[in-house]
Amino acid sequence: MRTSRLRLRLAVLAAVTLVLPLPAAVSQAAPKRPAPSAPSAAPTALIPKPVSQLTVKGQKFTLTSRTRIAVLSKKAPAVAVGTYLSKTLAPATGYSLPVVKDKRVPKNAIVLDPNGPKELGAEGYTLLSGKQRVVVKAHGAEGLFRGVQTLRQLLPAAVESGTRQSRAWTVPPVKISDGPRYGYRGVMLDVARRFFTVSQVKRYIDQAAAYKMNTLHLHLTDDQGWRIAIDEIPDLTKIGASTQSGHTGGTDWYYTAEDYKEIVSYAKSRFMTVVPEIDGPGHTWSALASVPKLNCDDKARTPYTGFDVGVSLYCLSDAQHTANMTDFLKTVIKAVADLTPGPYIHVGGDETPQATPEQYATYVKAASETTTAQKKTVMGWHQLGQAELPAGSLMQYWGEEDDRETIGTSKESEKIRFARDGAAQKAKFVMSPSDHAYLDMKYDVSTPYGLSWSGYVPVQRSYEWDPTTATAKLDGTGSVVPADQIAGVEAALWADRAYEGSNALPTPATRWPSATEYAEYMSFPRLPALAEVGWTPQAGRDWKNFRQRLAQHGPRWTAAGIGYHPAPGIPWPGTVKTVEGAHSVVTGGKALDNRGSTSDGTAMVLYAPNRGSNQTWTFTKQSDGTYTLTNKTSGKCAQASGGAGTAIVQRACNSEAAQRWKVTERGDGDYTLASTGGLLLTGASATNGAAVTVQENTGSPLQSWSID
Ligand code: TNX
Repeated sequence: MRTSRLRLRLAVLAAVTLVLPLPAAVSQAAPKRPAPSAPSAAPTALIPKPVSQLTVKGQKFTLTSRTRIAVLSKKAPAVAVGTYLSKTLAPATGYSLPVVKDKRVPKNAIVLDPNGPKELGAEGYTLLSGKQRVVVKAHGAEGLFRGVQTLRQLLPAAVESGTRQSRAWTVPPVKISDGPRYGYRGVMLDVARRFFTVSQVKRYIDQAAAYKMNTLHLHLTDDQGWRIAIDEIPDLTKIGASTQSGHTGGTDWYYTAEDYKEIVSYAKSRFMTVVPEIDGPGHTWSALASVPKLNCDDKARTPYTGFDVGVSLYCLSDAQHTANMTDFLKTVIKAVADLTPGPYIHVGGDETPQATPEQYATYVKAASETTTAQKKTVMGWHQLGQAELPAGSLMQYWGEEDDRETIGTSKESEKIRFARDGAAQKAKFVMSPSDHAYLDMKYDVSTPYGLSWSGYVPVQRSYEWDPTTATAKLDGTGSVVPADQIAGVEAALWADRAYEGSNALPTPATRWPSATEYAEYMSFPRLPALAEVGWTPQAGRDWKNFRQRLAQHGPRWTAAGIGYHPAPGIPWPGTVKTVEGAHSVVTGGKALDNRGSTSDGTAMVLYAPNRGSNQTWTFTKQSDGTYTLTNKTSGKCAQASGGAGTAIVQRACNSEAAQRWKVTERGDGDYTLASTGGLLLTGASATNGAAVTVQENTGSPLQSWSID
């Protein structure tokens, strides 16, 4: 329903603003080196990419000390967006940018008009810029706020600076009409494993809102900590909040009701809804440490600071303790619901290995009845699907590609079965596939923090997926969750391993970055990738185009002081690329891999990128301008074993013709690698284990390689 209504809305929106479909070259960001035939590069690099963007004739708009922000409404929420914009632009520009509400719009103005047609929907907007003004039009304040984020990105990167920069502040002439693919676009912070202070949470809210995310999911409770004060049960914070993963002795590692309200209202000012999560029946050690009667022996547990999951469970094995748990949930959920204006309470439900199906169902019944009694909608991890759910519940799916492989086989995975059960109950779904949307997964083998149980998640992987096939077979058919039951997307920043050297357990010498440092390193640049997955129509998304735009955001983050990870594979401005040296070589999102073999004659394959030594190739320039490629694991060279169609093998390096590769830039950031006779290095398919051969130039995307 949601999707079709949206589509209709966007169709109407396009008609209303008379925006024509764009030739690709116009809508795309500036290529690093424009192809000779391309028109002058469009100067924008918007993320998420708008539904429609035209470069229009006319002159650029210049923001000056005389610019006014004209809000065409006296309504407080719209005026607040004007004030927000003024405050956001003030530090870098040094201009006061007064907000005016008169009907007469001053000469040089940013006009915020919330009286746009209803067809724009709550979040849609149009933006038109020219010499005299920039006009953002929406149907209400929320759409204005989304449009204002676009406007920020149309200004130079230095506008994100916290200190005054002296330079010209211009907006190119553009015409944009835009609206989201999905209504739910979330980020999750695991404040239980690693506590984020109120100001750290606010900083993350601003960062997510800049990419049009509209939901903040706070994972408030887990084994390692309870982070929300509940008046009736002070021990939950006195005892339950004294720990984090790897830490003890906290006295203020929780949010008071006032703190939580402050977060909620700050999020609201950025048009983000807070979803509080009270996890259960597993992930409850901090509650079991604080409330004795939740344990079968009525004895409180010692608080937990470890790194495991699946270690705890409410006592659900007799009527008395089940009643204790139900009372506990009633108190907690009522308190949290009272502080939460948003529609959802997330009741967890993940990883409860010791619970019998009956015990699990008992928990879900208690949690959902309590939530419903507070007039809130139940949200939970996809495991909830196995139990009976109230109508309209929202499941959060976190399965991965391995699960998709099992669909329709006799060994269908539990995740798929639970998703199927939830879908059959007409639940809606938020997609957080762990191998794309889990921000705690390492980018590659060199990432200092996080985990890799769902594989490495390089930026390309966080970008290249489609929510409508997250529960489909690998060929994209047979989706377990129908498209019209998909509410959106969420990026989840777990924090079990928010320390350096996370491949091992921490020692007293381990460095623990601040929660902000961890969050920014893991979220940037992947959060913007996931924001675009949730916002931009699938047909408008393309990795090569995205990575060019993404690169232009590096300077914005630098100006804003965001400690991002300058991930390989993105043409960050100012980084001079040399082919000479060690690289990974990637096509179709898979890397050239020697299978970790040291033997002569092993055939190369494609595999998920990890930047390990098996995927590291040293390019050495030869006197004729070609390169040899030496594998770091084997010290052997990549060699074409024969003519067209033959495999690439590794052999002791000898610099002979079959080991020489001519490396040519394609103009889109990628390269071709040609062997003797011009045969091109070619992947057989973008799947793990696919063969790599030399072939005639067919124009196949699997002959286009990034050298990162
Ligand atoms: C699984 S997936 C969890 C979390 C961990 C995370 C670490 C899910 C709902 N639960 O408890 O923090 O993996 O990656």
